[in-house]
Amino acid sequence: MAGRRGALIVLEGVDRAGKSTQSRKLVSALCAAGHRAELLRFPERSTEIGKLLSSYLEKKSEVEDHSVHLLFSANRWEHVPLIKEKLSQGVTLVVDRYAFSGVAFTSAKEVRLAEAAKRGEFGHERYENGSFQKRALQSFGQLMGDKTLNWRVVDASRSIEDVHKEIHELCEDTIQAAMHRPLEELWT
Ligand code: NYM
Ligand code: MG
Repeated sequence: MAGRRGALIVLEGVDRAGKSTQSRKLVSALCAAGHRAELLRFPERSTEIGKLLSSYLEKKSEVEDHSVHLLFSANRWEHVPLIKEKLSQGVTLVVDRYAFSGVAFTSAKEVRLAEAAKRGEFGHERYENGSFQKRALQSFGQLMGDKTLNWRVVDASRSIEDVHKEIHELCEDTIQAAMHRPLEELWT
């Protein structure tokens, strides 16, 4: 159908919330339901900028805080032409983190609290500790105040299947609604 475009679906949240698992399951379910859907993730570690970010996150290199923020941003911008092309072709994109992680994780750095309680289950990358994640979560809460974006909060503490079912239903509605909104609105 002429003018039909894909939806841009972004999964955001703290580390270990299950975003990658849910993103993959969502793409499979949308494709099985007859949609054209593809997966993207940020940081996308395969590009030159992505490799710098991956090395930074793995604590193999040091990058000044403002600079690394801009590298995360550049890593998204280098994919914007592809994102626009896919959406305009009618492909729905499921994105595992986008600019909201950029804001939440950078601002969590800027208001560092004294306490650094560590949780065993976190990984070994930079930012992967309880107090940092708590600050990132607070920032996500503030970002959701932007009502021009269609935020939906999903309780990720339930089973993978229950969470998946809810996300899939929400996305079917979003894909329908996206067809009536011009693409240009997304980057203005
Ligand atoms: N992250 C991610 C940022 O600090 N800024 C950003 O702009 C983005 C997109 O990188 N701890 C952080 C959040 C995560 C880490 O981990 C990426 P993963 O497992 O690749 O999503
Ligand atoms: Mg991670």
